[in-house]
Amino acid sequence: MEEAIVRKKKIFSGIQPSGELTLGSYMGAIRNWNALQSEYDCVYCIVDLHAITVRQDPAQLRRRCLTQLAQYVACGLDPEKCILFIQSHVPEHTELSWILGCYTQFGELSRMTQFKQKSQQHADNITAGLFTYPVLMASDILLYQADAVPVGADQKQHVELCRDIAQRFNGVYGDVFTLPEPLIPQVGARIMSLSNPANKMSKSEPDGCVNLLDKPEDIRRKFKRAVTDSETVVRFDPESKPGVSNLLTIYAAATGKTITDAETEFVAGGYGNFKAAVGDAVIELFRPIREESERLLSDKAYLEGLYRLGAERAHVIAQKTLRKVHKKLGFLPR
Ligand code: ATP
Ligand code: LTN
Repeated sequence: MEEAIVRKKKIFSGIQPSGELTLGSYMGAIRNWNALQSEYDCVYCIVDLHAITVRQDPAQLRRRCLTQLAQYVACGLDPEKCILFIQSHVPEHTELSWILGCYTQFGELSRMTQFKQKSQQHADNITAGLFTYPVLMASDILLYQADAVPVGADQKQHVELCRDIAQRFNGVYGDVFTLPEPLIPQVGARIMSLSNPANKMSKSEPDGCVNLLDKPEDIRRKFKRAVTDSETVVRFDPESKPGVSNLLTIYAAATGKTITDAETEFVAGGYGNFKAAVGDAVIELFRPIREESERLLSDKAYLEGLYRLGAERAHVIAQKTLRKVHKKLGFLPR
């Protein structure tokens, strides 16, 4: 009997080293990255080229890249199972980005929600890089022929644009790129800020944001202060009770319980107990990650070895795709 050759699905994702990893990036992305690594070919990146679309302090950027790598490993990403690397170490990302920029419309980029938000936040520094950010992201994904991209809900629009660019390119040159799908978690796709539950929890807005490396007492304090509402009922209703619903989501995602079970658990006892329990669940979730990150960060040589190896492995794949693209475009071989 003929044996079917089943191609392992490919996964790509990345996070900017523009701040601390947060509860949002953990729930929206990293948790899924972890779950996927045993079954698929996964490539996970620290996207430092994306981070410089807004001003970064060089020493801080260096430190954050290394800390982020330590946190990736501490979160359970296994360098034996997946490729972990730093974006600027693989030059094909910027090379493909130029090419794909020539297959992306100005109008498409103008419609990107993240661009509109970031250009408001950084009104004095709206650079071409900030505008073409999604093209570089498309290059990241397409270089590795990713089938799926595990991200939080806010990145869906960028993955869809990547798909459109790939489809357009394939339409002209034949089957060059795999069309990727966004992979968005059912619970925790959009964790909201604890101080303002109308906004996404985000590392660029430290207020209301819980970081992976926060000390237990800081996490406890942040949850104690979390904004709720003037009722006393713990009920999931994102429209009229955004703060409480966000806390229920965090509790469910941190403990693996359903939101309905969580509602039942806190039916009596008031908001004080509820907030403390959510804080405790997050403290316990992050405790081993923080301890392991600290341990790994004391071994710089290990981390350097890890990102070097990651870049070598990523480069082999990226080079193959870029060669194919050059050939299709009609560039003479070197
Ligand atoms: P910034 O607001 O400074 O741009 P960020 O905190 O949104 O940064 P990113 O590096 O943009 O973090 O996101 C990393 C990954 O985590 C992405 O896949 C993103 O969708 C996801 N993510 C970020 N914040 C949240 C959140 N609040 N809820 C769920 N997922 C999130
Ligand atoms: N734009 C993403 C980070 C990012 C990314 C990627 C995510 C850059 N390149 C490729 C998935 C795949 C963000 O989280 N802000």
